[in-house]
Amino acid sequence: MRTSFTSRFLTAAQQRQEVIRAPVFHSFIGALFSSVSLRGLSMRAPGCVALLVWLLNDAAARQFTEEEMSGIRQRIKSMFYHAYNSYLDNAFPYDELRPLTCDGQDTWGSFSLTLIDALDTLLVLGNRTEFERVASLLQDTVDFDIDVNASVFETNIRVVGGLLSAHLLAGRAGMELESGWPCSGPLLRMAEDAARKLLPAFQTPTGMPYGTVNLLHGVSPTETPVTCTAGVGTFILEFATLSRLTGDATFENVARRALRALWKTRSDIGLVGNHIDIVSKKWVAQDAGIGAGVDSYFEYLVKGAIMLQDEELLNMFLEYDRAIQNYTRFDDWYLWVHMHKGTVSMPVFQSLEAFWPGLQSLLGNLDSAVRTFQNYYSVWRQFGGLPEFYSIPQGYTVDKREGYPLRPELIESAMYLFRATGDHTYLQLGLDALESIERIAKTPCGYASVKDLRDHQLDNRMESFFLAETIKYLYLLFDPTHFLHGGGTEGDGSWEEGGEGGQCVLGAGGFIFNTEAHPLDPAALYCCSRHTQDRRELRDILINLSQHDRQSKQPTKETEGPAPESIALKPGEKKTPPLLSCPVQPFSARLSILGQVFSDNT
Ligand code: DMJ
Repeated sequence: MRTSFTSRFLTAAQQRQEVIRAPVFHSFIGALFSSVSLRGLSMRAPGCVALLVWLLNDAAARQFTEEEMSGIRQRIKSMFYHAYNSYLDNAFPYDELRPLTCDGQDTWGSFSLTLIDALDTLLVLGNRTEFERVASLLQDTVDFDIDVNASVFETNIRVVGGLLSAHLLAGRAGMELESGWPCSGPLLRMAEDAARKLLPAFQTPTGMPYGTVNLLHGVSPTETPVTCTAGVGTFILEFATLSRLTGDATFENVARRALRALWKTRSDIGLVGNHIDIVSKKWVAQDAGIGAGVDSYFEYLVKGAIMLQDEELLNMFLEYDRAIQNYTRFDDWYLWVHMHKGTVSMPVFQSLEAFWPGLQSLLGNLDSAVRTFQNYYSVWRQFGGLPEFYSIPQGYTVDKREGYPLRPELIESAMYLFRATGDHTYLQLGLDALESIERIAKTPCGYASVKDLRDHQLDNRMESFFLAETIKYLYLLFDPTHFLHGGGTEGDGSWEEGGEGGQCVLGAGGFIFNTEAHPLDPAALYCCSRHTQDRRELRDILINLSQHDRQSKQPTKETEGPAPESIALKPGEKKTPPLLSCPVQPFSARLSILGQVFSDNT
C-alpha cells in the first residue's frame, strides 16, 4: 500500500529545526508538501507547477547568437587551462590538485588521476599537441603495479574509461598509430593493464565484485563484502569495449555476470536498494532511488543497450523504469523509497540525480525529461549550484550536505536536452554554471569544491571529474557541431577511417559517454570484433582448404580420424555466414582484409 511521507517528514524536520530561507515558490511548494500527501499533490497542483515551469521558461527565453556561444567557448577554455595548468604546476604526479594550498595529493590511487581523466578533454578543446605529449608522458610514468587499495568502480570509470577514450581518439589527435589501431595500441594496452588489476574483485561466488582491490595483491582477506549498487553494475561500457577491441572476452563476461546477478536481487516490486552484500546477496541498505550509490547502474543499462545493441540490458532498464516511475516519481521529482514496500524513506533530491533527464532524453522520454530538468534547474538558481542533498518539502539544503563539489550532472543533462530540443534554456543553465563556478570556486591555483553553498566556504579539493566531465560537457553544450555529437552527417570530420587497411569507419554512429564523460566509439567496437571474427573465419577457411587438399591427394580417407573441431559441425549447429556475405563492409574493404590475411599467412 502506498503511504504519504508527510508525517514522517515533519517529525524529521521538527527535530532538525532548520532555518528555512527558501525563495517564495519553494516555500509555497514546501507548504503544499507539508499539508498534503505527494499523491494528492500530483493530482491537485498542476496549476502551480505549470506556473513554475512558465516562470522558468520565461526567465530562460534569451537566445544566444553564434558569436556569443563562441565567446563562451573561449571562457570555458580559459577555465580549463587555469585548472589544468595549476594541476601540472602544483600537483602532478599526484592524483589531484589541492586548490587552496596549491599542492597535490593522492586520492583514488596513485596514478596521476587528474591527468588521465583530463586527457580526452584536451582533444575535445582542440589541443592535439598537448594531448599527444600527455599520452606519451602517461605511458612513461604511470605504473599500475603498485601496492595501493583502489576503488574498483572509480578506477574503472576514470582510469580505464579515460585511457580507452584517449586510445579511440588518438587518430583524430593525429598521433602516430600502430598498424592494428583501433584494435591495438599503447593506450589500449594501458587500459587493459589497469582493468586486469580489477579482475580479482570479480572472483566471488555471485560474480558481483568487491568494492576495493589492492592493485598488487588482489582483494584483501579482510575486505568488506558490502558495496553499493553502482559498484556492481557500472562496468559493461568499459569492459565490453576492452573485450571487443582486444578480442579477450573475459572483461565483458565478468561485467555481464555481475549485471545478471544484480538483476536477480531486485525486490518483488521491481526495485533495487543502495548497498548489497555481494557474497550473501542480502540488501544492507534498502533505499531505492536514482541517485548516490545507484545512479550509474541505470545509466549503464541504457548506454550499454545502445552501444552494444543489447536488448537484454534495455529490457532490464525498462522494467526498473516502470517501478521507478510508479513508486519514486512525484511531480517529476524522484524520491527515495523502501525497495520492498515502496514507501517514501527520504524526500530529497540529490545532485547526482541530475543525470536522469539526460538519460531520459537518450530514451526519447523528452517531456518528462524537460519537466524534471526544470525542477532541478530551479534548485540551481536558488543556490548558484546544486547542493548534494536538497529537501523537496522544505525547499532547502539538508544538514551536512550543503556542498557542491563542482559536479557535472545538471550540465550533462543540459547538453543532451539542448541537442534534442534546441531550446536555449539549456544554454542559459550553462552560462549560469560558468559564471557561478568562476565567481564562487575560482582560486589563484585552480577551482575548489564548494563546501557550503549557503556561505560559499570552500574545500581544499578539486576532483578530477571537474576537468573530465564538468568542463567537457559545458564546452560540448556550447559547441553543437562538435564531432562528439556524432551522427555522421553533420559537422566537419564527424567520421574517419582507421584500422588495418582503413577498413574501420569510425565515429559514424556517434559516441557513448561513460559515466565519467569519456566518449567511446561503438563503430570501433563493431569493427574490431568483426575483424577478430573475420580472422577466425579465414583461419577456418584456410584449414578447411588445406585439409581438403590433403584429403583429395589421399583417397584412403576412411582410415583417418575425425575432422578437427574447428571444421566439424556438431548436430544442429549452423556455420556462421562466410566472410564475403557481410552486408555492412564495402566490397573493397572485404577484399583488402582477404589480401591482408593471405599475405600475412603465406
Ligand atoms: C563522477 O565520478 C561520475 O559521474 C560518477 O558516475 C558520479 N560521480 C562523479 C561526478 O559527480
